[in-house]
Amino acid sequence: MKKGLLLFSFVLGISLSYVNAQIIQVSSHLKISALSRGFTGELGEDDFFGGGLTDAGDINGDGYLDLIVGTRHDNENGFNRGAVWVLFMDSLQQIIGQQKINETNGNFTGSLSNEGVFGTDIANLGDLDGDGVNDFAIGASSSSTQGYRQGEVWILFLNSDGTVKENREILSDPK
Ligand SMILES: [Ca+2]
Ligand SMILES: [Ca+2]
Ligand SMILES: [Ca+2]
Repeated sequence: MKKGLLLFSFVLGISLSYVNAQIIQVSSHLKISALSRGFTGELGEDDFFGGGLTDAGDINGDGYLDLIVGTRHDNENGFNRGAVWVLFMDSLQQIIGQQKINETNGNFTGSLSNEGVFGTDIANLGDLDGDGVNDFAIGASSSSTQGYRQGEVWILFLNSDGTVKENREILSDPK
């Protein structure tokens, strides 16, 4: 009887350890959405937040890594024109600041097209212009600004507050 109880306790102990390990594993992941971790940006249904993202390096120079996250189906200025968010993090990976970039936010001066899905892909290019702030390539893979769904890529030179210092467009321009 005692032996059986001991065995039961042993198995229960292993099971609980397993459960604890699972809980610890899950709790080590961070969820960033409109509901948690300090991100207060407004997301809409079908925005695809996180469809594209990149390690942005330290944009604001506070010593902590920042993120750029795409919402390629953002509808703010037209159906699925897209947007990207610069998210500033602290030592606990909480979002302490954010800057949206699209036609009406973040000093972006380009034109996006409906269904252009700006933010599909995001790449950190390093500091192209040597001003101490990393610069980025942003894909808008269904952009029709040139021809139906030809797509385009934007190079964004950023300021340390996450706004755009200069944007350049890469398009096909055959001669
Ligand atoms: Ca930072
Ligand atoms: Ca949408
Ligand atoms: Ca730069």
